[in-house]
Amino acid sequence: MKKAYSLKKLRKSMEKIQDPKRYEHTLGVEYTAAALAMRYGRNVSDAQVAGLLHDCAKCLSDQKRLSICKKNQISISDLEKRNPFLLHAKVGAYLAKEKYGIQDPDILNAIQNHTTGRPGMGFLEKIVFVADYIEPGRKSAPNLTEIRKLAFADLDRAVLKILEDTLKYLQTSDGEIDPMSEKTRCYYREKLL
Ligand code: DGI
Ligand code: FE
Ligand code: FE
Repeated sequence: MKKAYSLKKLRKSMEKIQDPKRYEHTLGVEYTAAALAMRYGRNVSDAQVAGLLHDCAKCLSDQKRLSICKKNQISISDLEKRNPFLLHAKVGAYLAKEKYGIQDPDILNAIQNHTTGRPGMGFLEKIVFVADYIEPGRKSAPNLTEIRKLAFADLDRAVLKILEDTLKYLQTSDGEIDPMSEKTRCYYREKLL
């Protein structure tokens, strides 16, 4: 079956709706996800599409994200109401399907869960989650050198390390922790015991 999208077109669309810094990040996630897919012997173009679209709702206003959720019966938790930037993942999956013609549920899940992760993530979900954190444009996260290396050696351990560092950071910066981030960390901790 012919796919309804092309990488070139999706790149152009992202360039149009994202500010230059975000677009640079988007390209970084695209090719880092591709590199991880190569490393683990998986479909490279699916990884590119998921990487390209993962932040397609990042440059909308909070108000717009909330209104897209309300209009389309996408549920919003109280925590998301207080931290509407978190909704860019869910809204991104919605737009990927409705606006950019993506039907593959693995790609849509990878976009939907890229910020908090979820217990039992599939391969594409994990590589977008990890690529988002390690792409070359990211400079400030702690342990980046180690996590970048780990990503190409043991994907699950990289997921866990990213969650641990993110939750640590949220605790020191008074960020509200989404129960899904916590559940994901627990799941990967137990899995890797
Ligand atoms: O959209 P990006 O900036 O590329 O990356 P992202 O979607 O992973 O978002 C990163 C931000 O999300 C980072 O500042 C940490 C934050 N984050 C991740 N999990 C949680 C969270 N923020 C809150 N408040 N709660 C969480 O559980
Ligand atoms: Fe994001
Ligand atoms: Fe991102």
